[in-house]
Amino acid sequence: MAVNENASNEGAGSTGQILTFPEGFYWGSATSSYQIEGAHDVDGRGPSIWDTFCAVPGNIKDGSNGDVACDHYNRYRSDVALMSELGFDAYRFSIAWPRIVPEADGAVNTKGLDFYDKLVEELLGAGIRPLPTLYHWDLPQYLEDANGWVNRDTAYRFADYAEAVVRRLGDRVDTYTTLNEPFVSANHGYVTGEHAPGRTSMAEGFAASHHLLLGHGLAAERIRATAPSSRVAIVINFTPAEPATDSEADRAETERQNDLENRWYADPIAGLGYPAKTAEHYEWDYSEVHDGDMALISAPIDLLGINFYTRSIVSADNSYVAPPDTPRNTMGWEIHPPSLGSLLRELHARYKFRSYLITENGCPMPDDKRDGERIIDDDRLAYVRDHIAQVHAAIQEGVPMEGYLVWSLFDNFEWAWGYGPTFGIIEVDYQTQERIPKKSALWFSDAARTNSIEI
Ligand code: IFM
Repeated sequence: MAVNENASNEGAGSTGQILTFPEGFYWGSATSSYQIEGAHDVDGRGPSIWDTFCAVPGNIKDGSNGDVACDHYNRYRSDVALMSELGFDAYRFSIAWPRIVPEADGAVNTKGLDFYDKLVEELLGAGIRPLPTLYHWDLPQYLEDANGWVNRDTAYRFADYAEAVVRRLGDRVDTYTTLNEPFVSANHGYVTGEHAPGRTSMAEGFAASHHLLLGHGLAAERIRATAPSSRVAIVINFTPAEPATDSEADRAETERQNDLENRWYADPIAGLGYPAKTAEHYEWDYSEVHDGDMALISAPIDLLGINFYTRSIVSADNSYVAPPDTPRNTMGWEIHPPSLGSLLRELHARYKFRSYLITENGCPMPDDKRDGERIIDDDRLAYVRDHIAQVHAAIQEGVPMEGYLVWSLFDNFEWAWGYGPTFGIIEVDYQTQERIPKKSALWFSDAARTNSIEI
């Protein structure tokens, strides 16, 4: 389907003002392996915790899994061609650990590496910057059988796997991201059980959180040693919490939530250690932290990747979640762009990292309006535009933002929600695997080409 149509902003409520971004600012999209690749049992891929989790009735809302997903494993060439046609500068994807080290013996599977090598070559050939993430939640099942991220040894296995990837891809990749959203890995995977491996223990959550960060530190060391000219990043999700009222109880709970969700990973990376008051509140005794760990974890990163979707409003008794008339996406998350602007300013004031990149931002919307075949998603367009405007404002105030990646390139497998929520700027017909850019993709394409947006 043609991608060179006019993608006016009008239906999304525009003022006509143009915001131009600094030269070198880049635009692109993000995905992850289990959510789009499919090909779950080919070329030697071993099972991951998500294969196991999806097989348990009740874990995934629509009973689906990532066996086929967007079949990107077989369609990566045409997918890259589509990104190129849309004028995108960068593509963030993740590498499936169970393709690279499929079995407990640790042997590296060349065919797994071949796939990502070909993907990187295809991207470079199209002038698109490859931005791989080494861990976006698909832990090999054999490691979960050995106690997953609760086991310190998993961090060392992660570093070995990272080194195998970097040996093959080398400095063709300018930035390697170690982990995606360690908070979600530890919290949803080990505390609430909403995600694989589906465990429900606060103590295991704390152990997992530390071993994830240790894995980051160990992998960062190997990346630097193996591809010295590549940069190292970590991607953290931030959901800024605000108190529902000014009461002491609400403010205390809000602080705890900000510590657990927003500072638990960024503080140690920046050398500030774990948030002590909150660790004490939950009676975490730091027993997993060995001598030297915090120094490894806080070795300077080159870039902080920021995933932002929404804010949260917190009350001590959990009675208040946001004004009832607030705009929300189809997963119920409040839409509140100013929170991104304040987050960016606060992060830079607190941490002073070298550079920042929006590694995910986007929303699932009803997608129920069409013009011919094309989804007219003015609501998604407005969400993306209004958040990008916040990035622009932060740059004006001195925050070194280097780019913006929309989540997601495609509609895809949204974890425990299955295929219900549609985050894509490109629709995927799962029967035919046809890709149809939504109106928001055409608008985003204009933004990428002109390095500017009309608000
Ligand atoms: O789909 C996820 C992604 O895998 C990680 N960040 C949030 C997205 C939307 O929930």
